Amino acid sequence: MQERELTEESEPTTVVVIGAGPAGLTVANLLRRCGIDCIVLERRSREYVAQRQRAGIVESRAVRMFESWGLADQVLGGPPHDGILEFRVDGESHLVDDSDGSAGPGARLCPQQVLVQKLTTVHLADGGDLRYEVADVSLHDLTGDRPTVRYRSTDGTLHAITCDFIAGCDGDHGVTRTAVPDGVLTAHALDHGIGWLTVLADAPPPAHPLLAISPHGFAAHFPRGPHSSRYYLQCPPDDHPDAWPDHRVWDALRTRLADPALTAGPITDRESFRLRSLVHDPMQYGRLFLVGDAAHIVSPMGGKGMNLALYDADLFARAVRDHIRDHDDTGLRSYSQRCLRRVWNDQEFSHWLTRTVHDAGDDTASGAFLRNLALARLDRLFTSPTVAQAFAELMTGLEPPQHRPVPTGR
Ligand code: RFL
Repeated sequence: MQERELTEESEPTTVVVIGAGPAGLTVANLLRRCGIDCIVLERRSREYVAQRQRAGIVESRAVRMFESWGLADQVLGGPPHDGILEFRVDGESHLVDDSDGSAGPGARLCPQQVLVQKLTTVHLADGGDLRYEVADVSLHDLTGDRPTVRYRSTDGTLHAITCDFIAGCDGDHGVTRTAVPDGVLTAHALDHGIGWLTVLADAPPPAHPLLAISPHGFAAHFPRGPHSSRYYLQCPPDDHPDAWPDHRVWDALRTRLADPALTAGPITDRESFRLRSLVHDPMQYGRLFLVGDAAHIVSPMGGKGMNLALYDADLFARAVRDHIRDHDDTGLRSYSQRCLRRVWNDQEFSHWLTRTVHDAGDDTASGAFLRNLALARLDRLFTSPTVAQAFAELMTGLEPPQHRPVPTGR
């Protein structure tokens, strides 16, 4: 396609949001609620973004966040999560209550693509400006008063937008983080040395989200709709999905879930990946704020990745609102620090659960000592109400009640 030069003046707006995944669309919807202008730039088509299937549960904290913005009924689909999680250890079932008993709505079984579709519909109905299939996005003057974002539209025209802030919501492989000069951000990364095969199938969902631990390797079965399921199977870190034809997937699931009668169904998606965790610190550079996967990746155990993206989006939108409405920059200044506190809390939870469910089944890779430690942790979870309450608190994502001051002893 022939390149067309930029001829017009730069277009002004308040916030440019780069990426129309859960983070970007949430930022855009919340800003819109405050009457703040924004333009969303997405490199893929609307259809592509709307079909991308990943997360399945919107945690209680995020449900209440959408409710506080008056958006919960419009953007959340799917039934409420009944608060029960099943651990199946060597075929023996243990039900754990992962709701914390607090008043207010709990988690929702809302697949990521449903949330994205609804956020898109609501934003467009609100008059939002969403631009798909943009190319060559580049960021300029991030530390000046009015940064600029340039991009090319599908007809080859170059565009420039000047703004007050940029929300980098373009995931782990986006461009916004790469616009930050070398040496500003520190990347803290962990490769867990574990591979997972994940498949989506048109097969009945489990009664409760299910984590299965056995010497055959970890497996999980999660609901993704009334007639569909996501399954996970631990595998060697570099296994290719082609090594897992349908019959091998179903055989392994039946063995590891200790359910010989597990109903199979057509597999609609199959991918393998290494479990990894990553945090970029700080999550801000000048007027660029990183939101969601652009700033951090959490291993899927514990279901925190998308929920953290929603947390960041909420803090960022509130910070911009306070800046514009009240000339209060506290939220902008503390954005990175407040996000990172929750990020590390969720990383720790996810790491704890990842290690526990893998080590507990395996005495070859991790050794019998670590296996027994992991089984002891599970035993404590199944028998101690205090430990179960702490687990529920981490699953819901809700802030714990304020601690009473510790007596000084004087
Ligand atoms: P996304 O969803 O990656 O969206 C980023 C968007 O930015 C666009 N983009 C660009 N746009 C313009 N210009 C560019 N140069 C661009 N580069 C990229 C992309 O096209 C895309 O539309 O990031 P976001 O919004 O931060 O959302 C994060 C979540 O998607 C992610 O954390 C979760 O999917 C992680 N995750 C899970 N999270 C949970 O909370 N619970 C789960 O059960 C759960 N399961 C999962 C998961 C991730 C998985 N993958 C990716 C391994 C299961 C899987 C299999």
